[in-house]
Amino acid sequence: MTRVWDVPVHDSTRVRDVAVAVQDSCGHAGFDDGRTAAAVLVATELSTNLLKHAGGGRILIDTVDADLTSDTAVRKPALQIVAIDHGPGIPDLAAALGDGFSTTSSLGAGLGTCRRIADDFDVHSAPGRGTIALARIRAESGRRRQGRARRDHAPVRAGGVNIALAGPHSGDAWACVRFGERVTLLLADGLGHGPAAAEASDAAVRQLRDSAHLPPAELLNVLHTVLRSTRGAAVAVAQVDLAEGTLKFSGIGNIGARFRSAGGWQHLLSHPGIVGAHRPAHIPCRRLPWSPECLLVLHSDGLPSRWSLREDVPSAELDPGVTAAVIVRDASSAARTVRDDTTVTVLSPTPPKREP
Ligand SMILES: [Mn+2]
Repeated sequence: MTRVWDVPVHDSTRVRDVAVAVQDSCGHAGFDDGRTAAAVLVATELSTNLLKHAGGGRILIDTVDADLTSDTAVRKPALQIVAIDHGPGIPDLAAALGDGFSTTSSLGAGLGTCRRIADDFDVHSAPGRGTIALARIRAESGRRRQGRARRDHAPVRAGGVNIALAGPHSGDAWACVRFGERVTLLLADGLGHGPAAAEASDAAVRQLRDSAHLPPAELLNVLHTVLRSTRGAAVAVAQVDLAEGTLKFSGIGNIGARFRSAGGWQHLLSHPGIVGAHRPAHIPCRRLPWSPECLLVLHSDGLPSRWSLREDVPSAELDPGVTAAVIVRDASSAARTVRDDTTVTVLSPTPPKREP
């Protein structure tokens, strides 16, 4: 079942809590001692940074399933660590990420180390709004994998953050799976929250790996049968067909979906119902052109529906997981009580390779 952690880091005792949560996650994901140590090191650097330079923040820990570099039935989960703060921001990000910077005590120290160790690493920092740093560590290190077979270029990438109302189980679950030219992003929000909700959403995500060849409406039909033994879920499916250059979208229940293209943002509507309980007689499928400037956001109802993504956030270049964290951070307010699990997932074209 989906296990996620959301650790507030406001004093040094919490750095240890973060390390313990990472160790636990690595254990569940089957990481060996070396990869676990790497994940703990990255998490410790990120949480120490929060205390030293941002006046505290929070660390989200999750196991994500969105490796699109090859189409394989084998699940390659990664441990994802996201640090979110509302601090002053890092004035010179390029310098902070460079080697050698970590020997100073300046803002952002330690980020160079994280970038070196993690398989994926990205940062967004805005003066006065804060910093989001994201690291993913895989069970098998990138270097070892590259030695065996050249890493394929994935033309699209997916990322997300999942924040449980009451951990460690989130009632939301998501995954993105590639099958040949089809890349399918699925987000499921199990009815209610807690372990029984997690059971329903996890069943949907597990089925995705066996059914990633199906178009969205057919996949929802299969899920309806699979989820009958659970309490049911709201599920949205977005599928990019790389050969056709299209995006197909179908949803049942309350999952928010927004699509950005050159023409601006548009909402993609889901059909009312609950997958596993009430299946509509006909599941509509929306079809849109998919091009390099597109961005797709799916989110559960823990996120207020009136969120916006600031135009100065470079979402075309950022890791989609960072974009998802920016959306959550900017939609959150101290005045609003969160009543449900909150997941935001982002699907975006991979930008042309930039070598540092
Ligand atoms: Mn929910």
